[in-house]
Amino acid sequence: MKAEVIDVTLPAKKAKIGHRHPNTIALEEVERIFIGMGYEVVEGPEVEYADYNFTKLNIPENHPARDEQDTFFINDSILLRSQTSPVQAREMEKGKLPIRMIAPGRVFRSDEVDATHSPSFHQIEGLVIDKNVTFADLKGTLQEFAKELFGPETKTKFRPHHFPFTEPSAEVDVSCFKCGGKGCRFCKGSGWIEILGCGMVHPNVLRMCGIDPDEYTGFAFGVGLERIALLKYEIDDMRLLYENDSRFLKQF
Ligand code: 2NM
Repeated sequence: MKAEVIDVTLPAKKAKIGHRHPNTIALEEVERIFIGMGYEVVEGPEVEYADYNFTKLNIPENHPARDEQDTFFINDSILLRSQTSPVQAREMEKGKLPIRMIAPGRVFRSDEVDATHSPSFHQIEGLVIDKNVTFADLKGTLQEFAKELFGPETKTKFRPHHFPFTEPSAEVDVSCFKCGGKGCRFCKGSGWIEILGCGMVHPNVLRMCGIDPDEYTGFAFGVGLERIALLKYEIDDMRLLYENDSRFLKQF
């Protein structure tokens, strides 16, 4: 009886309370910015038709991205989506215009795991389709996005690039938010950090999704969610985001 006496004056065990994952914090931040600009958040299937993942996005039959080395195929016509643009293709096909949307979600590519790669990661892709949408609208939108995400002093640089689904296309760098562009360890001395890809939606994509490119134009962009989380919270290894060690997670 004596051994079983309970000391009711002892303090209670503290309940451990969970918190948002850094990916979720970054995602909700990006969603907040685009919802503020009038965008809708749309989700779609992670298992897709090759038709939506590739063909309707102007990615030809012989394109290297279609290789089994890069994409997880279920069979000849079904795969794990390698981007979230098939969600945009499905939205365009519905025929309700104009469109202002972002499509966040998990994507899959057959990559080896290292500090900056994972066979499953997350993307946020944006799409705007309306009459008279120009590259100036794209630049202004992404400039505002960069300022909201990395601070009001942030500058952007658009470098010409190639994507099959956009023409013209660009990659976007932001001025380093650590050193303001002078060059530091963080930006590897260049003063710039690459954050996204973008462009004007290719007329072939519009046509294949049932939109008349002579009447409507649009822009699209894609950012990696993990990349944003690693940069914003100064995490140096992507694998930390997937281990779910609470000693790591509770720092954010
Ligand atoms: C990117 C870069 C450039 C993109 C294109 C489309 C669609 F569906 F409209 F064709 N959605 N997203 C796009 C364009 C994605 O990611 C780096």
